[in-house]
Amino acid sequence: MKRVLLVNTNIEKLPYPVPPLGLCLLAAHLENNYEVRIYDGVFDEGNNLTKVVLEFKPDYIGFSIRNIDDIVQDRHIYYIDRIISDFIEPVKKVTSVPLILGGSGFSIFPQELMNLIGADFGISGEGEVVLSQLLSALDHHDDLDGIPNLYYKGANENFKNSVPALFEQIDGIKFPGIDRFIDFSPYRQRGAYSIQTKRGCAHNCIYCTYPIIEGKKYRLRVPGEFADEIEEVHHRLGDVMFEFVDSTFNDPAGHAEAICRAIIRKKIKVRLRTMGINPCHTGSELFELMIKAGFTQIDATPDSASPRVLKHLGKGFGLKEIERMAILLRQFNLPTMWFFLFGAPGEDEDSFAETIDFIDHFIDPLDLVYMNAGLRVYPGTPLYRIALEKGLILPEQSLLADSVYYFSEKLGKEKLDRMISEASKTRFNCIPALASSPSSEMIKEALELRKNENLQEPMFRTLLRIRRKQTG
Ligand code: B12
Ligand code: SF4
Repeated sequence: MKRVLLVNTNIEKLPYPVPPLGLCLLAAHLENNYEVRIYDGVFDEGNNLTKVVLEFKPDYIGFSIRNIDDIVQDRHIYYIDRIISDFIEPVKKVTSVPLILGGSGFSIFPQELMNLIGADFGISGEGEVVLSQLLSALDHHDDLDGIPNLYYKGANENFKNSVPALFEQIDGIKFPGIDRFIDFSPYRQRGAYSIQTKRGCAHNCIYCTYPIIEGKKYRLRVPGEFADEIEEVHHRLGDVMFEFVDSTFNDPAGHAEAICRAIIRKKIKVRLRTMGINPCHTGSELFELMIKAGFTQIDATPDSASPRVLKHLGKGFGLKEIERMAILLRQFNLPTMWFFLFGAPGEDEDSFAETIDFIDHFIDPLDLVYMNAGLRVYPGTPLYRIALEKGLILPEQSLLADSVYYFSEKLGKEKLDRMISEASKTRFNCIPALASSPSSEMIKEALELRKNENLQEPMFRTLLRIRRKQTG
């Protein structure tokens, strides 16, 4: 059997380390035909990678590129340089087998990353089916022409096959368990077990890359099979936090409810959390089912509470829906991290005040509010076209390392930063994005406090307690 090494190049540990779910799914898909191993770089940071390559002697090496930067403009974090210096270059020195790139970050900038990294192949979007097709074609020296989403080195430049993007039905994809391919133990304390109920997002929010990465069509998992997976992992690993990594949790309507019912039928006690609640499809029934199923916290990402800005952002919901959701969340006492994105097209002092007013009147002060400034412009998004039209970027400009952020003309960056800083001073639960990463001392203190006082609350509430104590 030929051997495939899959490399997780993500070394980010904030807000917590995330296990490489995508690579585990690829490994599961390939394992009948190849001997597959995953090198998980999160904690080893590339140190033992060449040793693994020399011992395992792979015929192919796949690198997953998840993060490009951390989307906080002033933090200036850019991951690609270290991916090249600590993962790609050392591997190139010890082997000449084909190197294949993929991952969500890669899928946003495929052509540029192919050129920069000098890999042999790249696959944008989901990888299970396409990677199998590529490896089989390479094994048999077949033509690569029919393989969708494939980038490869040509004589003088990189090519992309012109076959339409492939977004497979999710039914054919095996979800066998992350812990079958990597050591899950370092993720237990602060991390979570990532799990997917579907792929795709049908919405059109102007800045968002998710439809580019996952496609615009929803492809749903069968709720019973999804609940079987939760049950199996629960039996194998015991008490872990399951985190749903769908782009939006409760869209299309009814799927999240069906998922919760399937988990409830299992009669197991599990801890669940999710991001991406869409205010459109929220009601008492959803939250009741979520709590019964085991949800202990959620992320809510309305981005704004100004009806005008919501329209500009293309969110597809208005203030009424967000208010209804906030009221329900307080009724059901579901701890929530709220995310707001200031500076969108149309943002001005009035719209800023509308969002602050919503925070003051509707959000539980025990809940966390992230205040982000500026919208990262990504190729292929509606915001990219807006930025081009406004002359903020040029058609040939690279947005990979030199990220560009959109700030509404009426406020601009400096003024918006000042307004956010002012608003957060008097609201201890409101945190500007730049100050949102807790220090390692703070995390240590929080972990100790949780242990000593046997706190069952979400981590963000413990961190908020410490912040409140620190700021008096
Ligand atoms: C869920 C999520 C989170 C959750 C993660 C929770 C968890 N337990 O995993 C939270 C909220 C914590 C989070 C945090 C962050 N995230 Co995030 N996140 C996502 C999201 C929505 C889904 C990721 C996921 O799990 N997908 C499901 C799995 C199955 O897919 P996958 O891993 O991508 O793998 C598939 C393909 O990519 C491909 N593939 C993957 N690897 C390879 C390798 C090869 C060789 C091949 C061929 C194919 C291939 O095949 C796989 C199977 O189909 C994506 C957006 C998206 N829709 O992809 C953003 C995304 C990955 N996040 C992003 C970012 C920036 C971050 C943060 C840095 C933000 C911040 N400032 O905190 C942090 C970093 C966290 C960390 N430690 O790395 C960016 C990364 C790109 C960029 N702009 O840099 C994305 C793309 C969103 C965006 N804005 O564009 N995130
Ligand atoms: S922000 Fe959420 S709802 Fe909007 S396009 Fe992105 S994933 Fe979909």
